Amino acid sequence: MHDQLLERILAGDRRALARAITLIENGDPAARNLLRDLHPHSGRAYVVGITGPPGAGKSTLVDHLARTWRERGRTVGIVAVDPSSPFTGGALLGDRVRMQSVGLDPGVFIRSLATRGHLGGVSRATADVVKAIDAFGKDVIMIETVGVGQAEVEVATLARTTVVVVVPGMGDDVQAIKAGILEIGDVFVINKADRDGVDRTVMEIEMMLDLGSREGGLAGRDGGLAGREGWRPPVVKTIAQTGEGVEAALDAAERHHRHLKDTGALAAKLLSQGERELRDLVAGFAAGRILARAEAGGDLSALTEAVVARRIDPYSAAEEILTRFGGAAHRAGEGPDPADGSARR
Ligand SMILES: Nc1nc2c(ncn2[C@@H]2O[C@H](COP(=O)(O)OP(=O)(O)OP(=O)(O)O)[C@@H](O)[C@H]2O)c(=O)[nH]1
Ligand SMILES: [Mg+2]
Repeated sequence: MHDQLLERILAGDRRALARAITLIENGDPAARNLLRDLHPHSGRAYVVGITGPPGAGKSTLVDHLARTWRERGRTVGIVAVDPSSPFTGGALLGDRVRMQSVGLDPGVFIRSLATRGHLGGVSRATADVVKAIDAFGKDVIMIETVGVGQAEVEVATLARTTVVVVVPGMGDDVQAIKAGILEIGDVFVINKADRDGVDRTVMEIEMMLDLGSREGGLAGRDGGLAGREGWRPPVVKTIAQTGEGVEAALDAAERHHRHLKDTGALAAKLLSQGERELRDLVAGFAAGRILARAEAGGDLSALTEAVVARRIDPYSAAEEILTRFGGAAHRAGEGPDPADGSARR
């Protein structure tokens, strides 16, 4: 059944792709084999992250960007990550409505992704869904995420270009969020440029970018965020509702992609993103296995009780669990449990 699904996806069957995404979203065990076989067919799409505060106009912008890319002969995938928070409960319906203009185009594949309760969180599910759409053959894949907390940073670890959308009149808010957004934005879009205060906001962002580059704060330092070298993020004004400025925003994103390719930064970025993904997976798997063993033997609950009763501190208890259950020697039938001390000095 999985072979058939794979073949159908690679042959461009949209229903097969939708089915695969549902498997991924549900954390279905069948998804992992499918992803293994999709992997060699992926890695070709231009993945663009679109992030920003709730209601900034991200979906409206994405709709226009998609249309513009279509006019230029590119096929498009859109993943709208719904953080499933009570504050954005209407996001899913809203996205559908606002992306109507490209919704019927077979050259555009749109999927809203509910991530509530997904193992490994937003980034894991999103990464896998993007991979499926990539293998399916879309030229450009946009990931829309609401920039709250970690989500905005996580999207930058998946995207080649990260577009940060802000709106005029955020004032002190811009200051407050600058630490997060300045480092990840490759292109800044000031949307709702029909509103008052747009030039002031442009100026504020430009000033922060100046400051950031002087402090060396824009040099890629976090895994997956490398590749800023020599790139000054452009600040573009748009009115997503009318489409004004959207072409300029698209051109800015493509210029960034060109820059990454020309300087060799793309290869470095993909490597550091790949390493981060691998590290996250290993950390997740390792923790899962160690904890499962600790739980099965009752050690986890015993140590938890000891921590709560103040007989041991949590750091030492964690070390204890790692010592008892983290070693290779603990694998079935491979000698004594190092925790009994016999294998150690
Ligand atoms: N005045 C004005 N309104 C806009 C503009 N772009 C979008 N809007 C409106 O802003 C509202 C929010 O737009 P969305 O595209 O849903 O914003 P979003 O960032 O995707 O929202 P969430 O996904 O819920 O975070 C809608 O009512 C849009 O019509 C613009 O350029 N100017
Ligand atoms: Mg939206």
